[in-house]
Amino acid sequence: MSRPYYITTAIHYPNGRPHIGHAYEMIAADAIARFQRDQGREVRFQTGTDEHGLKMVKTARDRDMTARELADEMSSYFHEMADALDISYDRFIRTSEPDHHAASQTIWQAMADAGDLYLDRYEGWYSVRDEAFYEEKELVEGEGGQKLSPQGTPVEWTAEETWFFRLSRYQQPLLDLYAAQPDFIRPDSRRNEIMRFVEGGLVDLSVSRTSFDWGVPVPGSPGHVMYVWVDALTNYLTGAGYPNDAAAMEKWWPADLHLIGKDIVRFHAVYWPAFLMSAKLALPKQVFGHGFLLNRGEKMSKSVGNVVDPMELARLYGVDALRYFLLRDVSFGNDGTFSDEAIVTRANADLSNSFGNLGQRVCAFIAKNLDGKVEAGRSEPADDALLAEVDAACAGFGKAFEDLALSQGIESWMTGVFACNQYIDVQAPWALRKTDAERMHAVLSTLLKAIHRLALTIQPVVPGSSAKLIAQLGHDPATGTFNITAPSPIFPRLELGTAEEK
Ligand code: ME8
Repeated sequence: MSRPYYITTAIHYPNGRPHIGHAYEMIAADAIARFQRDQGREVRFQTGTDEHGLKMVKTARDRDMTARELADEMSSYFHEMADALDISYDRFIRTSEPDHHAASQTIWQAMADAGDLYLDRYEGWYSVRDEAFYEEKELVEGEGGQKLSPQGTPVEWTAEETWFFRLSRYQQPLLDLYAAQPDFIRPDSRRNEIMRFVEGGLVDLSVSRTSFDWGVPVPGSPGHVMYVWVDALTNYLTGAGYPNDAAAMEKWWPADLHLIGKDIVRFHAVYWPAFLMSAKLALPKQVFGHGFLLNRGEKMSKSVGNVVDPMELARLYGVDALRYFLLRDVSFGNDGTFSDEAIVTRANADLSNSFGNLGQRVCAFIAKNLDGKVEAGRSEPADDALLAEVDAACAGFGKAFEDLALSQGIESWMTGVFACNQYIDVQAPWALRKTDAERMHAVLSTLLKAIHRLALTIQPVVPGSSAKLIAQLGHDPATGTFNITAPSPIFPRLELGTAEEK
C-alpha cells in the first residue's frame, strides 16, 4: 500500500478577483496532485480562500460592504476559477467556515497550554497589504523617505494590546529542523534566505488584534481576534480533520507538500513549524516556494494596469493550452514571464503541431482506411526501439515530477513525441498501405501504443485533452487492442487573440 499524499496551495485573499498568479499556483498543485494519483496514491488536495484580516476589512469598507459580503462575493470567483481550470481539489476551504474556527481555537489553546502565549502591548510596523509585522531594521526607504516593507509595500505604525507568541524560543529548534531536513524548504535559494533570517534572531510575534473584529475570536479573551496568519496557516490542519477526526488526521497529517509563492515562505517555514512544535503536532514534510509570474517581464499591479484575468486567457486559448504553457515554459521555482504570443507559440509547437498532429494523423488514417482497427502485423526491431524510447521519455517525466521539476518532466515527455514523429517519417506507414500491408499494421499498432502511453503520461498537465484522446483511441485493457471511432482534432491550432477582439 502506498502512502496517502496531502498537498495544499496557499489560500488566497479574496479582496479582489483572482489573477494569473493564483491560477498558476492552482495549476501547478493540480498537476502534482494528478501525477501522484496516477502513481496509485490516495491524494487529498486542498485550496481555498483566506478571508479574515485587516486587508479584507479595509477593502470592504472602501466598497461600502461588510467583510463577509466581500468574502462571499470574491471567494465565489476563486471557486469558479478552480472549476474552470480543471483543478481536482478535494476541498475548497473558506476560513470563515465553522470547522475552521474550531480548529484555529484548538491550536491556539494548545499553544497557550505550552506556555507560549502572553499578553503585552505591541508597538511596531504593520503592512496591511502583506498582513505582516516587520522589524524596524527590515524596512527600506521608498520615494520621499516613505518607509516600506522589504516587499515594497507601505507600512503603518500600530500600537495595541495583543497576545504574543514566544517565537524567540523556537530559533534553535527551527535551525535544527532545517539542518536535519534539508528538503524542508525548497528551492535552495528560499532555504538559504530563511536560514539567514532565523540565524539573525527571532522576536516574539504579535498574534492577536483588538482594533477590529473580523477574525477568529481568541478563546477566553474578549475583544481579541487572531492575527490572520495564525488562522490562515491552520487551514491545512482543518482540512486534515483537526481536531476531532482522529482517523483523518492519522491518514493525512503531516501534509506532504505546501505549495506557495516565494513571498510567503517566511510564514510557512518559520511561523508555521514553530506553531506546530508548540502545539506538539507533526511538521509538514516540505514547503515549496514557487516563483512569480511576470507579464512580459513586468511585475503585475493594478496601478500599472497590466493585471491579467486567467479566465480570459483560458477562454482565448483553452484551459489545457494555458496549463501546458505555464508548466512547460516556467522553470518551476523560478520567476517566469508570459505573453499571449508565448502561449500561442508554445501550444502550437508542442501540442498542436507535434503531439496533436501525431494523434490526429494516425487516428484519422486508421478510421478512414482500416475501419478503426489494426492487426499485429509483421514487427521489426525499430518498433520495440520506439516503444523503449517512449518508455524512457515517460519515465523521465515521472522522475522529474516526483522531484517537482515540472518543466523538465514535460521536456522529457516531448522527446517521446519527437521519437514518434521521426519513426513515422522513416517507416512511412501511409505508403506501406499499397506495398506491404502487414508491415503497415505493425507500424500503426506500435504508434497507437506509443500515443496511448504518451497521453496517459501527460494527463496531469492537460487532463481534459488527454482524456479525450484516450477515449478516442478506444483502448481495451483486457486485450490491449484499440478501436478508433470518429477521431477529431484535440489540440486546435491557436491564433493570437487580442484584448480588442473580446
Ligand atoms: O498570500 N505569480 O494570499 P495571496 C505567482 N492569503 N504567484 C503569485 C503571484 C504571481 N504574480 N502573486 C501572488 C496570501 N502569488 C495569503 C496566503 S496561506 C496560509 C495564506 C501567489 O492571495 C502568492 O505567492 O496574496 C501566494 O502563494 C498565492 O498566490 C496567494 O496570494
